Amino acid sequence: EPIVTEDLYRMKIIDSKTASASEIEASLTRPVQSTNDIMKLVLPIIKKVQANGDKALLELTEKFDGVKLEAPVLNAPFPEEYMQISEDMKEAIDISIQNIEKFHTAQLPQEKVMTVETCPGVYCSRFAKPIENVGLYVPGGTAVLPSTAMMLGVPAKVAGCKNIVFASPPSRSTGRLTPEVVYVAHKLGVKSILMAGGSQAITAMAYGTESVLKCDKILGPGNQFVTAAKMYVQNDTEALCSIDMPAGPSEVLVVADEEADADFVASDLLSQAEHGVDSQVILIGVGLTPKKLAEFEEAVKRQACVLPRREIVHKSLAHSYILLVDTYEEAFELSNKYAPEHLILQITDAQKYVPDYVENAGSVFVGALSPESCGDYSSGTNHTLPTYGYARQYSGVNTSTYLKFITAQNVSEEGLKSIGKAVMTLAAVEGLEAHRNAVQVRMDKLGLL
Ligand code: HSO
Ligand code: ZN
Repeated sequence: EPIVTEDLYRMKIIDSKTASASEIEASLTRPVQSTNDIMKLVLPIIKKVQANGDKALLELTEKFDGVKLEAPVLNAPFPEEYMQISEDMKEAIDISIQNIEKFHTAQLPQEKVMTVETCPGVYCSRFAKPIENVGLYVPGGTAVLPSTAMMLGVPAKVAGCKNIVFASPPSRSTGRLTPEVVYVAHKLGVKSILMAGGSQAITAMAYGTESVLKCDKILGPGNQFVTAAKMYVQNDTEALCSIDMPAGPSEVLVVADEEADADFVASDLLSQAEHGVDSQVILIGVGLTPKKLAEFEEAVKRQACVLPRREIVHKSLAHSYILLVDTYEEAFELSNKYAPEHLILQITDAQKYVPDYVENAGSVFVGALSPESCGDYSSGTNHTLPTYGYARQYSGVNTSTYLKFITAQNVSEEGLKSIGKAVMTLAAVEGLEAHRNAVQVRMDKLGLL
């Protein structure tokens, strides 16, 4: 039964010609995410899992997910009955994994060791090694997300991580993991799946428990509890654990001009809006006639009112904006300022603007036929992307997210001749005599001084 009332799926319109700078600024400002209050709720859970390990996990999964488990971890090989899915679903997962794997394999370092002779006889090199143990969080909640299992798991496998651990809460209704997630785990050679969610899952992977492997890095999206726990463990030297990036609600910015297909534009806005009530959706219209603007609005309404998740859509559209500008330059200026997780370009000759006009964005969808959905699932790019404006300084998850780069140097006699004096001079001004001496003794023995 479609719900249609006048203003239900209306986005606020800001015309850059008449709006004040602060109004424009406000339309591009995200709601503040404060982690302080959440942290108060999360801290006791972290302490509990640290103190009681598996026992705490079982209790918390019963409390929060309503599932009473025998053991918190499912180890490979995973039982067939845990991954019963249709042939169509297998095919969809297989083709997606294949594309994600292709794109992320191409991101591996070109050469095993990169070496530069910085000056005669001084050889500096760099090589990559995988992070050994990684914990990948696959959220449960209002949608099951096997795609996230692929997006996190494939690059980990490509990078060569030795132990890949998944964590995902069991479904309240079946008491089991999402079978698609287990199938992805099976395909990627994942060793074990922690059947828990929230901050308890993050804690278990950060510190380890009797049955959960302690992980060196934890990745994956999640709600505010998950995010708060990730922030906590990355700051705790006892955990010695890093995370992928800070996370906020998912968002999209679509740039569309008079040529854009209103149905396409609306479908992209709505596929973001349906993620959650706090999703951010922005449309920048370039040189639109009033008739075209009305077409966009009409298409949003028409498509929104029949969506199964229209309640969520309605709430997220309520804090979403349409910004009207005259030129493509203005559109990109605003977009770069906002730094969207997803940037969709439904404009004439869209490819012409990529990469030169794009300064800040997680991932770009170029042209009318490239919906965000393709990148969310199957094209090959990663969908774990920086939100909340962090696209200014963070990249989305990629192959090097699972690598660390080690540098090396090999200095020859000729090399010492090249830089020995500089090193000694700098060591002297820093008052570090032992440093200076480390070069001095060598040069003395070689008769170079
Ligand atoms: N758009 C989401 C990813 C996703 N979409 C998963 C569907 N499933 C954040 O980039
Ligand atoms: Zn999505």
